[in-house]
Amino acid sequence: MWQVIVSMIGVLAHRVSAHGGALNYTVGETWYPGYDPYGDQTMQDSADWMVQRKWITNDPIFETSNHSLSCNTPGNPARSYIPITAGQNITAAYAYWVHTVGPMIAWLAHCANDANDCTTFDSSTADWFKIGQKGLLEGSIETGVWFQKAFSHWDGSPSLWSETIPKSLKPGKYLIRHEIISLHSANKPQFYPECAHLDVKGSGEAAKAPGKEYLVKIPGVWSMDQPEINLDIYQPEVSTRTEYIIPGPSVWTGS
Ligand SMILES: [Cu+2]
Repeated sequence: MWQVIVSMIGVLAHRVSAHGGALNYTVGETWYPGYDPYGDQTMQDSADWMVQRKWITNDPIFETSNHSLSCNTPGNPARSYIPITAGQNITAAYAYWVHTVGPMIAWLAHCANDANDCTTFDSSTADWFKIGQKGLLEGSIETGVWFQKAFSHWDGSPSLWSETIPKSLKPGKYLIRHEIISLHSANKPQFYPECAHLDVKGSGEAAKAPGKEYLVKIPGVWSMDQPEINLDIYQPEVSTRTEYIIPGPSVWTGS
């Protein structure tokens, strides 16, 4: 539990920079601390309990082609895994999330090397699929309530984002990637991705990788040619719209 506290302190100390990310995870009642970008790197790099890939700044990524878009900067593999059974929820915990506009997407990718070993898997080769996403809940694009706004507590208590691992997912080792896309700067989207390692148990029979229509490379899935990514939310014809279609492939629910 002390690791959790350390992570939260790290964010308190640096929240002036006004960004953030997924700091910890919970499955059931168990907390799994992530990498504190402002904590002791030497300690965390050698930590056998680490389940989250390394990230060293909570600044956003601006370029849709940036190599770090897959698992942040530098994205080095962790040594451990979060155990989870297909059908269970995993919750990502954020603190002081300050942005309010834009979608949030949870992705999985099978660690598709010979040993099915995420600790040696290159995320740039991953075939990612969505398992859940949250968008505009009510109102209009500029002033309405997005999940990104609704989930944030603003007081330092953990802001929680839960998604379900599809029940029919075949057991194995997977990357999970939580991505917040913030759209408050006109035509300058901000991407906040973090990755963790999952050891999925269960009796699922569905393919390790869902059908091709669900799979994307990251970077690759986003581009400045997409009107949902490259937009000015303050332009009247955009700001007043009450529908925002989250771009990318459909969510794979496993059925
Ligand atoms: Cu920010």
